[in-house]
Amino acid sequence: MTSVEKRDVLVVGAGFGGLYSLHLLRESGFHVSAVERGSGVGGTWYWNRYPGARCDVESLQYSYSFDDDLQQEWEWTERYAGQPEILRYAEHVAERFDLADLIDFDTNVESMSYDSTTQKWTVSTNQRTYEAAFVVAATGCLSTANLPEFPGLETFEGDVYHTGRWPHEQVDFTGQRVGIIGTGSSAVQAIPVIASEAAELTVFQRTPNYSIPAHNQPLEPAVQAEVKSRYDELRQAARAERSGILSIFPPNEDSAREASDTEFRARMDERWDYGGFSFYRSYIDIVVDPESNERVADYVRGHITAKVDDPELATLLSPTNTIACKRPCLDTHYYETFNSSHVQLIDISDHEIETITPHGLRVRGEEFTFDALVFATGFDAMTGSLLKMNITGVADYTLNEAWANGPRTYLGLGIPSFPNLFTVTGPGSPSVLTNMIMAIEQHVEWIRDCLVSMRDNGYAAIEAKPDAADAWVSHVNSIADQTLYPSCNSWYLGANIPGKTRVFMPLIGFPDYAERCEEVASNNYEGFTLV
Ligand code: N01
Repeated sequence: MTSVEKRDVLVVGAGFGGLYSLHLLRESGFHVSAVERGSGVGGTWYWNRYPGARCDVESLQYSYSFDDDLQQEWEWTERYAGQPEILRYAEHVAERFDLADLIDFDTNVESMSYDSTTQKWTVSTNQRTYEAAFVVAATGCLSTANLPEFPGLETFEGDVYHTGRWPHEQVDFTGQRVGIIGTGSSAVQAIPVIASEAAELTVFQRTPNYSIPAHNQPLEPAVQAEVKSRYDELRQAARAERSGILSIFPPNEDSAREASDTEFRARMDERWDYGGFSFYRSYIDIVVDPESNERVADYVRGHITAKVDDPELATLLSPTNTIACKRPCLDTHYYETFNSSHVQLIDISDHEIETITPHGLRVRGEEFTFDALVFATGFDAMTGSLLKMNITGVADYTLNEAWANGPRTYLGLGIPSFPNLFTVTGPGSPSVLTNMIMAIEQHVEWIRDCLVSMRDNGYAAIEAKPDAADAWVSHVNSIADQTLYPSCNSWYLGANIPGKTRVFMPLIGFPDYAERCEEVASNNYEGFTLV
């Protein structure tokens, strides 16, 4: 009989959430380890190695704050770190805090079930079985790649890539005819870089996206030193921001709709020239007031028209939907790339890809020939990785049954009928609408405090109450409904996956959320049942 590995806590995933969970829980005296399906740490930064992959949050902010020596000593080289640098950072953290020995790599959870009698989880993986009092699912929000079922895909004789599952070996597109499907954040980053190598690049666009220039650049040592000299103060200020991200521009209460033309132009130009997500903080009502939203959208369309030489192409690349209701993109020379004669855009807004063929693909009856196909078709966001684990809670109730009508969590941390299972940045928490590492730290610290409190008070099990979860899901959606976020087919709503129930999954507003989590803890874990 194969032996069962026993743990106090089993963490699933060794990305930034998993690494910090291991560190904090071991420090607090728990027997903890992690399983990770990859062969190394880094989570999203381990898998997303596509050309041009880079973080859209500035590196001095997209980093852990929990250890001052770590944040003082690590030197970032660019305003926005590229994937290789972020992966090195994750590896450095694992080494510095001696975490690698706690991680079982190449280990994929196949199923897990809760035994109400023993109050323990049994977790079956492709390698071994674990029994743990608690499971911390640090499985990431964008970690299950979405590869739509294109007919004929298996017949393609060239190379096939998905941005979210990029090979570890260097991919060289030199001299190749490459087709890329999708124009979301991943494609917007990859297209200029692939175009710089490929002989021909054809982009299949179903919906155009708004993209703001990143203006990435080497990080000036003086800028880095200045931030590091005030790190605590800056991190604290970031946590008070709705997105958990600090901007050099102070917050304002101004309406884009009410601004005079001169004022509006000057402010938008300043943000455009600075680059990055500060653009969306130019006016407070961009994601609330349709007129303000349209004014800002029109400003971006003006830039697209100015950047793209061919007016018809500029129109095709110009979105008409609400700006920022899909996750905004940042780019480096995205629109300009379409001025190159070897790059062409195929609008498929009215035509699904009919079939993949042995030598390319067919759409609108037209055949395109490629050496390589790149799918930049995104992720089954926020719930995909959790649902894939075949989780069974109390009374044989499965997570797939529990979430048939969309994810139902309390605080994005606990799920009724699934005791002793915590989700890090789970649906119903601010997660993807914030700086993920900051959101991860807040969640992992809350989970650690909860487990220490349970141990101190002799509790063995914690479970979210159904009515608390129902009220929480209504709260998340009522906040989203006061904004324009739910107005387009975004992955925030699950709208990118055929058949997935549309529910707005992330919670808007980090500070109120963090305060609520603290209140819940100090009210003896109000909304949870402790036994
Ligand atoms: O995925 P997406 P992504 N036929 O879902 C198209 C994060 N991220 O990987 O819009 C044809 O945004 C789809 O078309 P449509 C970030 O949070 C972060 O680019 O559904 N096309 C869309 O154009 C981001 O939002 C960073 O009409 C199909 C594209 O594929 C999230 O990851 C960098 C199709 C998918 O876009 C996901 O971004 C990159 C089909 N059947 C990503 N199915 C950094 O911060 C889908 N599409 C570093």
